[in-house]
Amino acid sequence: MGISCDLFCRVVDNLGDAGVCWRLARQLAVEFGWQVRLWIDDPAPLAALAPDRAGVAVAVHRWQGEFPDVEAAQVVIEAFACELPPRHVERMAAQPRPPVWINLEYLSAEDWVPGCHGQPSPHPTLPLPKHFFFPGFVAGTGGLIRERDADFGQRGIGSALAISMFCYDNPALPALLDVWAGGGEPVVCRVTDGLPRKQVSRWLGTGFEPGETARRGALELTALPFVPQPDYDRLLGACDLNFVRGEDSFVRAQWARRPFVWQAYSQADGAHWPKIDAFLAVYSSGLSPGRRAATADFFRAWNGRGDVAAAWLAFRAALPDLAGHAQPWAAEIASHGNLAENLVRFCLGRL
Ligand code: TRH
Repeated sequence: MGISCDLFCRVVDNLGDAGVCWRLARQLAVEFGWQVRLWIDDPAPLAALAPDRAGVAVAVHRWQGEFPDVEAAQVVIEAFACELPPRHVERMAAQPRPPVWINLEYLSAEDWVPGCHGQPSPHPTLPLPKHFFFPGFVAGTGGLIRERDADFGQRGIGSALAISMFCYDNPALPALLDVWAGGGEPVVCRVTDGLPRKQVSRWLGTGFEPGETARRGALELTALPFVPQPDYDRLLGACDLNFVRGEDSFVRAQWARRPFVWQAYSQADGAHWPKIDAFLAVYSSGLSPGRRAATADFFRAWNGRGDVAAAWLAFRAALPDLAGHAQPWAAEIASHGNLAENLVRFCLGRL
């Protein structure tokens, strides 16, 4: 019997909570033989990301209302500080061998992360520490999720600049579409479902349903349906440039070894800006000063600080170098081990 593991996920908003938890649950089951129960309060995003879960030994349970009286697993993972049912925590503490309790944190490249990764936090009343487990890009963090069978496919055929677009509501998007439409280079943009598709529809001034294609000047736009995670991965591998957001798509774009632009999950107090700058610092340190500046300017403009249209020209010119950089960068982040294997090692050492 493999290690038993309860993974708790609350869907705060968007897709990333379910996306990250599903990838981790699946990898623990498939690659490490763990017996995983995924407790999720809203199964709708999971159904969209992973409609076909046949053959994967993860038991998905709806986590709503009174939590059932079940024996705690050997490893309990609380994703993104989602707060476990208090009665279950008491149960965990009362077991003859209390579980290893992990709080899986959000991804950040900030330099305080290695110092906090793996640290225990004592429970106020129970003898049961919770350990902070931080994903990350550098040594001393938990690494990034990457499955053995991850498949990013290959670049599609065609000479136009192939772009995938996945973003939040982004005030910079219309200006960028204007630049692409009015430029001399053919651009094919695959627009993901949800917020991106709706924004593009507003820019077009017409309906833009999944499967439809629209043309404006040099720009061809295709509205995609929402696709399962493995298909989204292959979309990233098929494009020359991927616009990604949040956490999971941001990581996948790096494994796809293609240039990308990241829109961070915006926080009211601007707390995402240190994250953007910290990421740019680690990611672009291997680039020439000119390419580094072009990348930073464009990322910052895409996140609301700067003029995206003005920043595009230098960023476009940097794309061949960024494509060359993608390979060594992926090798560098892989050198810290993947998150599931690091997590397994961490837990086995404490069981
Ligand atoms: O949806 P997100 O914005 O999720 C966010 C982030 O995780 C953020 O850090 C967190 O605070 C917030 O949620 C609550 O972006 P993310 O993380 O890229 O997750 C998107 C998921 O959706 C990812 O697993 C890829 C998947 N996806 C598909 O499977 N098919 C698709 O067609 C598309 C567009 C996405």
